Amino acid sequence: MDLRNSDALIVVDVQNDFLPGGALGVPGGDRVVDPINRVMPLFGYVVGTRDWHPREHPHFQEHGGVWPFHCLQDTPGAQFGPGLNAGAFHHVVSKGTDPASHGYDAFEANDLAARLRSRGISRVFVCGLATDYCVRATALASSAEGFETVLLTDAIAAVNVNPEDEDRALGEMRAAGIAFAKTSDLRPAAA
Ligand code: VGL
Repeated sequence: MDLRNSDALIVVDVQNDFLPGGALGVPGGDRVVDPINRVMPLFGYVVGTRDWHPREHPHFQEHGGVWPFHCLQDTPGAQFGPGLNAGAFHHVVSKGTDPASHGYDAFEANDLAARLRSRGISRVFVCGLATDYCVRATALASSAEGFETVLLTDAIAAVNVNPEDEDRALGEMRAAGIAFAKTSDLRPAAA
C-alpha cells in the first residue's frame, strides 16, 4: 500500500500498564512496539494517545467500573512503553481524564479531528493497544469523522476479557468500512 502525504498515524495507548507486566497488561502487547517504531518515520504526522486517568474515575473497580487501576496520571504505569520512540509523536492526546467518559476513543471531546483536517489529512492509520477497546473505539470514530481509516493488523493486540472479543472487534471495524493492512505492506509516499 502506497502512503500519501495526506496520511496520519495514530499510535494508541502503548503505555507501561498495557504492556506485559503492567496493571492491565495486554498479552503480546510488547510485540506492537517494533513495527510501530518502524512505520512512524513513514508518516508526516504521528499522533500518540495515552490513557490518563484520575484515580477518582468510574472506569475503575474501586468506583463501580470493570477495570483495575491503570494509567493513573503522572505514574510510571502511564508512561509510554520502553523502546517506543515516543519522541516521534507530533501530538499527544490524553484520554479518560474526564470522569464523565471512559476515554476509549481518541477523538472524543478534543480537537483531534479538526487538527487532522487542518493539516489536510484524509486517511488515518491506527495501531497500538488494545484492539478490543481503545483501538476499536478510535478506528470507528476516525471512520465516523469521515477519515478513510486503515487498521495495522500486525501492530495491535487485544485484551480478550472474553476470548471472542478480538474477532468481534475486528468484525465491527471491517463492517464499518475500515481497511486492514500490515506494516510491511506500507511504502513511503512519493516526495
Ligand atoms: C483500554 C481497557 C481499559 C485500552 C483502556 O487502552 O484499550 N483497555 N482501558
